[in-house]
Amino acid sequence: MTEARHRPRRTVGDSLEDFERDLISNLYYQRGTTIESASGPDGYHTLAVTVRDRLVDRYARTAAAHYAANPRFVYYLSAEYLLGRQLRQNLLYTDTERWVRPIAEDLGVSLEALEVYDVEPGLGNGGLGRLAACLLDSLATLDIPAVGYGIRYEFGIFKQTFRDGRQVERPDDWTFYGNPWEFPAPDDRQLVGFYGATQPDPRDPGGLRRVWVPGETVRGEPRHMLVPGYGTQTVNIIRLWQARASRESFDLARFGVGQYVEAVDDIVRAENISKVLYPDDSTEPGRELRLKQQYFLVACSLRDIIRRYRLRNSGWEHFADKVVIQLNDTHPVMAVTELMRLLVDEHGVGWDEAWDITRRTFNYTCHTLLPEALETWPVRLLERLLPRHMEIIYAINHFFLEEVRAAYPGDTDMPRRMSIIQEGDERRVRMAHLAVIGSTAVNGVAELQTKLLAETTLHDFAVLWPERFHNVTNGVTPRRFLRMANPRLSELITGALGDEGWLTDLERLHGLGTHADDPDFRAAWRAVKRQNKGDLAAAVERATGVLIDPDALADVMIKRFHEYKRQQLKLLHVITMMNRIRADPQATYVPRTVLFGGKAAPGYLAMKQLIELVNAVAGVVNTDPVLARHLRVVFPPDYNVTKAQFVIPAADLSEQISLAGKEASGTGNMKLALNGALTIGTLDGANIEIRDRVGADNFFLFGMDAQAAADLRRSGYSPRAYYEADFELRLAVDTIASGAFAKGDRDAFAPVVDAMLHRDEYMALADYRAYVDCQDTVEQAWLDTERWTRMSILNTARCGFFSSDRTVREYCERIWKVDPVRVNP
Ligand code: H53
Repeated sequence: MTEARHRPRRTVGDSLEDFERDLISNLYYQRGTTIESASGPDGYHTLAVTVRDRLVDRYARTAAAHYAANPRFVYYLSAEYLLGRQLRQNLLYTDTERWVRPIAEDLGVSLEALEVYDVEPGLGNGGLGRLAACLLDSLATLDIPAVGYGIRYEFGIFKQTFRDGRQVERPDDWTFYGNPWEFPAPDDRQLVGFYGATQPDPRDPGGLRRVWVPGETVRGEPRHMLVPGYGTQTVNIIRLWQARASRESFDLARFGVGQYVEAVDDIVRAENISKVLYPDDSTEPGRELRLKQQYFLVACSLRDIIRRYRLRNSGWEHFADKVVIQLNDTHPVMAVTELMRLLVDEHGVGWDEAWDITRRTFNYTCHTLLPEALETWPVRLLERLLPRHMEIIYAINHFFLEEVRAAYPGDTDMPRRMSIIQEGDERRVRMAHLAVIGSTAVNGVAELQTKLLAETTLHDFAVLWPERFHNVTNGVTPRRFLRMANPRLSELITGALGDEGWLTDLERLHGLGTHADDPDFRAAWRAVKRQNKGDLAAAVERATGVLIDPDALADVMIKRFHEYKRQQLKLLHVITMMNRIRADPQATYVPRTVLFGGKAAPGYLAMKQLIELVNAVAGVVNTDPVLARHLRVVFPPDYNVTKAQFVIPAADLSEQISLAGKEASGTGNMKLALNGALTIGTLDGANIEIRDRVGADNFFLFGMDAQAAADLRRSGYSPRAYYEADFELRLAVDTIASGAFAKGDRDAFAPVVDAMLHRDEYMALADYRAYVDCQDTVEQAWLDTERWTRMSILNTARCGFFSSDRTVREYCERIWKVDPVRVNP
């Protein structure tokens, strides 16, 4: 493998001169242009491949080390990844930024100018996709042999624009200028079947082994992107599958009779599978194409995993020792049935042995508490699309229910509740049940969610198999969300701690604790935040035209729009601040900028209307001279990873105000606290663990806990009663109803008002008073600048736990049982 003659004649050099020479040569030979005539995209692409080449060398050594060690591999299966921009990250991870700056300066271009061409691959919706990217970063950083598998959606998450304040979605054609970070691997393509029928297998008459004859086949072609570790030689990969029509798809007969468009029908249909990401966060109505995407991902990835296993191993008895597969939510859970099918039908492994291998191979992470987010698929759809898989599900269910009946003799309700099949008018397959039954370990993503999962959604399973249930609290990568997003604060931290060791050992931030008592350090801390806010103000002005005061309290709510996250509660607070200022314009107020960021699913009409209302409120506030003196509301469109990296370092206050018991974990809460924002939040998801660590004094807690919320719902919740009883709340709701944000049109936002007063599914009105009062406490704390700074420093100092390195270590020790493999320089 590593013999010299197998290496390229010229390996990349390790000096500024080498880098510069490679840059010019890449521009010349790869882009076919010269310095004199290069365009912006030429410059970006050339820089990208020059940086990328530094990683290729490490990747080759990683692959060789993995081949030699034949280790146990982690395979992460996820329908979503939000990797963020690649250029800065790879400059940091190859330590080449120090060369690029002077070279670029020499050539009269700036890194910032080239970076506009660095399009982030938006292959996910929100937290789940970004978590997957953070975990891959930490896996590589910890030298764990791992591959991430996903879909190379041709169109990622839509671009959000506003027209008259309304969300308008535009396609995200992210590869329009090409993607310099990926490598095609056409030789590793796989064939995937759909539809068709099953037959008995003559090799196993009357047995469980059968033959599936698909009615349609599609090719999956992989491309991979490099996933470097920080401060190590390891470079792992993420492999993304793209659907291509199989060779026979072109209908020559139709073409011959002039039906040119119809002749490519099958090609279009096949390639549609990876065409677009479903833009829904956590809830999605079952659609055939989505199920096809899921199976496509699973079928390609499992064959690739088996191919990789066979490079160094034979037979099946070691498969589950060498392969551990993590299922990210229910989206890839069909992998359980697919592995059974491959083993039993295609490789002739007996059912019991195959089941043992399968169950030892898989683990499942559940990221939700919302019952509607646990996918179920109609049996009739599965029977048609994946007939063999439906048979296998029935067989798995049959053996499982025998176990349940043996454990609970005489109990007829238990098998019904635990069955993979949900009975009813339309019988459905419960993917979460299949996942738990087919896995060794099941984990939640924060302590409260794991506890509630075991008490509610997956209660029966937690009773039957308590040993399967684990908690692994989420984390975030400090490289992207502190070092790259916030270079000023990183420098201050490194100066205070003496070195950069905290970047891979985040608990070392504890060392900042003592500095919180040093007035000079506090002043320096404030100066960093102030500069970051200055940068944000400039970016916001460019994006929205609204001027914001960098000295005002920066109050941010950045996340997908969802009723349970309660942007409506934040808006009621904004309107309350408005009403107070109007009632007493002469009083003094704490100047505040409220920044919203986030997309609503295109079909989620209630949330699209709320977005429109946020923009309408912003329009009124920002143009009213009295209000605008104290308050600004801004909503830069198209919140994504790149924008998160801008906003997070500038935030003073982090809004984490979901109804307790609904947000599984949250990860934005961690990123903000790590950057010194103080949290105003409920006892939900990871907020609880953040508060435990930073200390109750350094966290603004309000509202019902999960128990109180459940009790209130059970006792019959009436939002109207809260409205009647609270003058300020009534005024806020009435202000919306009056048409004040719609030029007097009382109907414009009537549905929002109606939802608040008559449904209020997530009980925002019940928490309103506690929230508004808590915001008053926030302002008191803000007025004491030294105290606020101290709290801010302590938040950063005590958030080391929330590194995704810690998360991955826990997965490795408790769930994956994998060891690192070091790669030599
Ligand atoms: O996953 C995040 C959590 C967050 C949760 C989110 C999530 C999705 O983004 C999509 C589907 C889903 O079931 C859950 O809402 O609370 O932090 C990562 O675990």
